[in-house]
Amino acid sequence: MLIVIFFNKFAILINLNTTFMKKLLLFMCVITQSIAFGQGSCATASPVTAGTYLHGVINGTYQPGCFPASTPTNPVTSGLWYSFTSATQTVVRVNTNLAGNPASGDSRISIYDGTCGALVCVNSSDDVSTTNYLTDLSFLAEAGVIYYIQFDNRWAADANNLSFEISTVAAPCNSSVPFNEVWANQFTCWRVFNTDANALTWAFNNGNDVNGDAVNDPIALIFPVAATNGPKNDWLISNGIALTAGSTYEIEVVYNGFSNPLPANESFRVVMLDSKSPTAVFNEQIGSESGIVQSGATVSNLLTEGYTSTYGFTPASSGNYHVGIHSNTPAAAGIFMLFTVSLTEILSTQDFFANNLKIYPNPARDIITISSSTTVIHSIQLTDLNGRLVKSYNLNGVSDAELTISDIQAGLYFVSVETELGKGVTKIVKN
Ligand SMILES: [Ca+2]
Ligand SMILES: [Ca+2]
Ligand SMILES: [Ca+2]
Repeated sequence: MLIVIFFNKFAILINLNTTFMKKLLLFMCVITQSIAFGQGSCATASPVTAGTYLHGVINGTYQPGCFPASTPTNPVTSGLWYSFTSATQTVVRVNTNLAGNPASGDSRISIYDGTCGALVCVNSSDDVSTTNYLTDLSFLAEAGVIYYIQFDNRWAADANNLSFEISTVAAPCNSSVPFNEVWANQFTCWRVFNTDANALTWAFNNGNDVNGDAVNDPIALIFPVAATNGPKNDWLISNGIALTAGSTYEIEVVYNGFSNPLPANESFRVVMLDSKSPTAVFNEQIGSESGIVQSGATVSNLLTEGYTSTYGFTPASSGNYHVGIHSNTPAAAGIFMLFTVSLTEILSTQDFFANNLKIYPNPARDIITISSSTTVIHSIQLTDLNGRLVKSYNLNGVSDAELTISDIQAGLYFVSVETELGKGVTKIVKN
């Protein structure tokens, strides 16, 4: 790969005269663009919004993290810094693949969040293709978070004086309950952390039919490190999902191992996090699995015969929580496939009653009516505060029921209603 790129770059050197003419044309074109002088360090990054900009010579401080630190064989001496912040969750595209840029243009871009002293790589990209060395990358900007955009000079003078366009589209991310990820937008709303820094990490795959309907299915998967069969340490972390303190949520994952070329023996953890980072301050493991072998004899039934596991989570405080899937297979692994991740609220019986049933009047003396517009009622039980059964009615799927309570003592009672959708419990006062 590197050799091919080297020779392509060499070929471009030969075309310098053409490039010089294109640069003259560029100079004429950029008069209508904003000239934004990116600043020399992360701490002094120039804020940018949607629009087209021209950056100058890359002569500030380079910070590694997305790309490696500078070495004699991989020299990168300088960076140029911009920042981007959005009030709402947005997909941001940073693109130098513009008609006005010279054919010799060769940008490389890193996107970070975190703090300037502890940057975390969000995304990075170098070339559009093996013949186009400009850059076109997108990342998900969470509301209110500062993202740092670094242009670097890995490709020397070809990286200088390029136009770049910032554009945004509303994020396709589901950030409320019920949450259901089937990878329709690939990893746009998630982030991959290759924590072990080896070559292999979570990847999106849409090249296989895993449920036998002759249509390929989107899958998040992670290959083993074939040369060493070493351990996996890789995170896939969702966007923030708004959860409420004290509510109980069920997180369901559907997954499988795949035994080509090695026997599958996969492991993973499910961790709830309060930021999109494996080292989030709030970090609670809600489940783990190990020894996952391939279920299903062929590729076309990996999903239909895959595993389903569910875990519960009850946050102590309200806020945005992220689902982290931590692939931590110890060694000699196969391929781990993650088909879906969903999060739903488990309603308490009181919530269920409030959402599905009405009871009136309450307090009541002689008759109470229980009705539902969302489900049908199968049975009703009245119990007193000591748990003793006072009345019991078997009903045949009715939408409302009248109960005579003139014959019971005044006081507080629990009413338990069994419906088609589940069970609701509430209290009534008999006068
Ligand atoms: Ca490039
Ligand atoms: Ca890895
Ligand atoms: Ca399919």
